[in-house]
Amino acid sequence: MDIEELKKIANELRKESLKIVYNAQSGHLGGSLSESDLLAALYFYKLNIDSKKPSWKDRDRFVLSKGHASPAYYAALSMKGFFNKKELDNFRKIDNMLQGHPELNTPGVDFAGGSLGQGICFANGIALAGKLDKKNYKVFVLIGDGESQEGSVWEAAMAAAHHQLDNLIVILDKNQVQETGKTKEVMNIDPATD
Ligand SMILES: Cc1ncc(C[n+]2csc(CCOP(=O)(O)OP(=O)(O)O)c2C)c(N)n1
Repeated sequence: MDIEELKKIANELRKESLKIVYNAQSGHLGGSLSESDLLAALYFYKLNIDSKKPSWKDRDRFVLSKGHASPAYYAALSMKGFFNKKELDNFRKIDNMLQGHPELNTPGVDFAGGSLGQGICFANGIALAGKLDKKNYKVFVLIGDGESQEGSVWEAAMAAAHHQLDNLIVILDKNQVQETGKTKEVMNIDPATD
């Protein structure tokens, strides 16, 4: 898988996100568009996962902390074969699997995100458990820049350093906007990410 192929996949994820949100007439599109490159790299290059065995104990874990950005995430999971692509048509429809925020009944989902600021805290636990159990899996967490205004993000980062969780990788999707405006204007988190 080279970079050009990954770019194509990322664009597919963007197209699918548009369709999903248009079809449901609801959903967070911006955060899906910006995370698509990251999801393409994770799901089609980096993560050690098997869609036939979603609960495989040695799998790498992915935690979508900015759980509102579910459209591109669901598109990536379906493209990877965790569930049928037809499910995407039922996004946010009542009694269907793919709700606005990911739930654990969806194959491939390891974290029920939605309440921002909790992903690294949760991932710390899985990473620490992996070390105690002498497992080789890695834990990848995707957080937003607006989300990083939450104090719990920094407490969790401090805890990860204290526990030397070198099996934890935190990725910041610095798209510079959040729900109500530009991150710099709502509450600047820099120079943390400069
Ligand atoms: C604890 C909490 N507060 C508020 C919200 C509402 N909310 C949903 S998306 C969002 C903006 C998030 O911005 P950012 O983290 O930058 O995500 P992105 O721009 O990538 O979508 C907010 C405030 C929430 N989901 N959880």
